[in-house]
Amino acid sequence: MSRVFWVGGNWKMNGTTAAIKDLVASFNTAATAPAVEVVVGVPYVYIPLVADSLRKDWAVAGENCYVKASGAFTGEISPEMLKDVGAAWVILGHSERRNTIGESDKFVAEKVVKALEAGLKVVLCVGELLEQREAGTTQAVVNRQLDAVVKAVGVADWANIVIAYEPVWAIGTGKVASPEQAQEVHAAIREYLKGAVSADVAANTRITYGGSVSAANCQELAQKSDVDGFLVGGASLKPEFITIVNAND
Ligand code: G2H
Repeated sequence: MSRVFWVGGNWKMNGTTAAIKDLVASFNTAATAPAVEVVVGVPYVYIPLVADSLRKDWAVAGENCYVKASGAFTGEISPEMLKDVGAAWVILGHSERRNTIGESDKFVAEKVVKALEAGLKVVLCVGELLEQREAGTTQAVVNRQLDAVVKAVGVADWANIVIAYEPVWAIGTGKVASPEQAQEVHAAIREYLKGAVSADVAANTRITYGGSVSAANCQELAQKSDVDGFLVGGASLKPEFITIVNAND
């Protein structure tokens, strides 16, 4: 088993052409660890700019997509379009889409299938709300979110999926999960994959952590055996992102 450390940025709905050009220029000259896969999640409209200018050892992700290749779906973007403008990945099931936009487990799962069929790799986000953690249902919630995807995707194609465990109470709040809290859920997700998909998929799937990851907390989190990387929001818009990329070095 060898899981390559994976670090994703998620810029969310942030950036301007000028700010993104500066950020990309700072990333392009930064020294990074050899054994890390880096993906940057970019708002749709800036994907061509970033795909053209970003260092070639990093990849670009869309932050969402729709479930059709084309057609009368005003305002939507297809996985095929993301690929066409230079994205290799797409982030799906982020809690801001599940909870703010109202995407269901089933819809997220359908998106995962369509994105994979279009040849994109998928960052699949799962995670519980604060009240669900307090009610002791964290694992039930995460398993339910995963169940929908397993049912839709089946046992194939997991090599093209990275899971991001993002407890909603830790997102953008500065309240990072402790390394022990993250490890506990990541180990349970691996155990879930073993039963629901296969031992191979469980051993090989990268399970990353997201939620207020910063230069200050990334190294401790990275030391946990089932933490295979990070999905980073706020800190991915700053030069500090490089410290997180190198957290496992
Ligand atoms: C969680 C994370 C990135 P932040 O949403 O997906 O954002 O690091 O700002 O908490």
